[in-house]
Amino acid sequence: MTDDQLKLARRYLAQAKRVVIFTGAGISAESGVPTFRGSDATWKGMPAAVASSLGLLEQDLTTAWEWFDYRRTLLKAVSPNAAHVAVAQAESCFAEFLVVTQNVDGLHQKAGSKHIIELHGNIWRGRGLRTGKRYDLPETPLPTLPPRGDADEPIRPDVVLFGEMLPAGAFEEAELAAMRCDACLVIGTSGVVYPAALIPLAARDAGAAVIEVNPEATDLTPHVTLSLRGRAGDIVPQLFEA
Ligand code: BJW
Repeated sequence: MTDDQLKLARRYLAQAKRVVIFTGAGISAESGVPTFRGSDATWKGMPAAVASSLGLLEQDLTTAWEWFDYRRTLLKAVSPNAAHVAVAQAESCFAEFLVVTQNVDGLHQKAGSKHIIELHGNIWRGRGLRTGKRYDLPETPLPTLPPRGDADEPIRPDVVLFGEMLPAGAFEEAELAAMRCDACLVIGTSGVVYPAALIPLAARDAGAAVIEVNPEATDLTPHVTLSLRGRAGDIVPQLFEA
């Protein structure tokens, strides 16, 4: 990132009244949370993509929960980093400010962000298999797997797996905000997962300045107004310093 790029990004944000922050796994990388792509990590011999699949959840809910509870245990120990904190602190400086995250880790909330849409759910919640009722599940590790809710209904993790619908209304609300915003800051996402990746594109199509923060080029790079190459924890606090 050059000084000129930083100045330009700051100018876009300083002129904006309505801001959408669109985040992916990369914003949590410096907190110690692994990203999804470019990793060949396995768990019990399974690639992470298999452990996080609808197939496993439908075939063997207990094993699926063991995977998610393992990740919950790792996540319990991590804290928001400078990028989450800078985003949370910036919220009060704009007339409208919305965080649209693909992350399930809850770190934006932990940092103090108030207006958040979680497109892919939240790992600290479960959903009843019979009723769809949401249950807060902060206890980690969970005492029994799978956890059970009212009338003993089995609970699944309240996260969105491939081939599943996003939470009702979440995408539509995020898309509306993107279409109304003046600036959209895209932090730490590869932009390969849909429909989430449509959010910055909706902002761009509606005329907003779209600023990407990522150490690498992504599928979204050709479509953004400005790309800032580097780590979220280094760049995001500088964007909001003024
Ligand atoms: C840093 C950094 C640092 C590193 N600082 N940056 C249109 C076309 C093609 C396919 C589809 C389409 N529409 C829908 C689909 C199908 C599918 C899809 O998108 N597939 C593509 C992969 C091809 N989408 C779905 O299935 C979605 N549902 C859906 O469409 O429903 C409608 C429907 C239903 C039924 C039938 C038909 C249609 C659901 C998607 C759910 C995604 N779920 C996951 C797992 C969550 C649970 C779990 O945690 O286990 O969500 S997958 C995973 O990817 C996770 C993430 O939220 C998501 C996005 O990944 P993200 O955040 O971008 O992470 P990475 O790792 O990819 O990138 C990290 C980035 O950070 C990199 O760029 C690094 O460089 C960067 N970075 N350090 C800043 N310090």
